[in-house]
Amino acid sequence: MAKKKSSIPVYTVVYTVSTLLLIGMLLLEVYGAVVPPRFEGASSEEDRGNPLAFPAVLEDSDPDPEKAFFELDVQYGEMEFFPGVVTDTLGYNGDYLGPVLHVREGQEVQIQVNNHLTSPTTTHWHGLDVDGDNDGGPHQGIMPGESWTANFTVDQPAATIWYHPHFHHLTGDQVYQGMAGLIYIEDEQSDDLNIPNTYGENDIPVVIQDRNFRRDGSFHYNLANIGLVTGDTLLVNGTVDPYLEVNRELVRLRLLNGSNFENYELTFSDGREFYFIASDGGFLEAPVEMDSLFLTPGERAEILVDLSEVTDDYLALVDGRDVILDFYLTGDTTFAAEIPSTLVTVPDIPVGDNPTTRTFVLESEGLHGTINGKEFDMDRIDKVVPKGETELWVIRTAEGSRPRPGHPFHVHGAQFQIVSRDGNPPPPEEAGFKDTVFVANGEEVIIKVVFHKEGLFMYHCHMLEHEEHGMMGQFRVE
Ligand SMILES: [Cu+2]
Repeated sequence: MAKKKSSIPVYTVVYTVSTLLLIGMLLLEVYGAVVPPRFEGASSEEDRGNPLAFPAVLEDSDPDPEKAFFELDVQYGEMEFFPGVVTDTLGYNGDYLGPVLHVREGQEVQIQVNNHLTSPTTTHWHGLDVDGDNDGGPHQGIMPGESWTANFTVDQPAATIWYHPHFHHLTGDQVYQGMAGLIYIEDEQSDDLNIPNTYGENDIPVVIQDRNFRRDGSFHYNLANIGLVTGDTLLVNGTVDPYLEVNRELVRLRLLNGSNFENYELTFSDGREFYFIASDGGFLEAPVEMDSLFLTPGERAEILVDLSEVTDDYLALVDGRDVILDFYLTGDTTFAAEIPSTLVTVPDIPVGDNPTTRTFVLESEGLHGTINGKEFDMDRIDKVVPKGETELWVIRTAEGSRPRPGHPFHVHGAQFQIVSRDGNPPPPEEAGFKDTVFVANGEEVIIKVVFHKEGLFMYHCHMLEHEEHGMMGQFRVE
């Protein structure tokens, strides 16, 4: 029987199709890399997306101005991130995230946390300079149905700090479901600054988080061998596809990278410059002009952006090709806003003649990691640190830490200062007080740190899934 000559062998078809696919993918890759993204506003108001949500401001229920009392209820919630689809969430005093707490330097503060969940939690005050018992770390568990009250006197300058759970093995999941909130510390210096401070109008909290959702609307907290899978949806303050109407004026953004595992490289869609005014622990001495800002999990940055002379109606805060937040501008174009030339005085942490130097080597293999070759053990104290003595901490990321570009190193119990990055002085935006520092693979960062409060504290990678899979240690200040 004669073979049908015209038939194309299967392998030829497969080969041709896969070659074409490969060429297509390559073209897409090259095109994507060469052609810069274009960002355009919606043509009609209905197509703008969702108005940006603002966390409520929690009332201080202590009438004494020298004192403050707050109550946080940890509770289950429900959100409609997407119309008609309900997502089960966790929040403080609400369905998702938590309220903003305002405190002042010198104030005696009490925060009572009531756990209404069926699982334990803790509430850690990230960036707050408090003693170990009030830090809200893994050792201050709040069991279901129980309450815990943190007592502290605010002993640090104005800053934007935040709170989130820290119960070991539940941290990443509870944060992912919505547990995080902001604390604004003010002081006399911040009172005197001529910068925008009208909440929700020209002083805007921007809590950035990535999330994955399942088809039924539930969060997909997807742990893989390589780590937490990057979310395909970006939320700002819990809003999907958010937009904000702003006046053409000087606007202050208080940015928090509230993602568990992702870094951001923030720019404006028109490449405009902005002014970095405050890092984790408070204001810099002077604004730093920049056009791109790297933010690692846990880090905060306050920036000023001058919209007074923008003639376009639209602007976006973006991360590469992804839009973080759309801005629609209203009002008249006015004269250029004034950027203060100086902000505050930042005291330099003094270092003695022979400071104790400690080395921390961060190493990860996908989801798992170690610090100095050890996985976290709740029963092991890794370091004992004398109170009131400045130390140099040398933080290195092992070359083998793949596939992520590096790790955010976070220290509880104090705000530190960066001495050097690979032997060079830190860039100006990193010259202030910090509690979280990004250490790139193969890099060496030296910080100087002094602890004024006693107790048991943590240091860890702030990629929460690394923290929960080994990359944490604990130290006692005494
Ligand atoms: Cu890490």
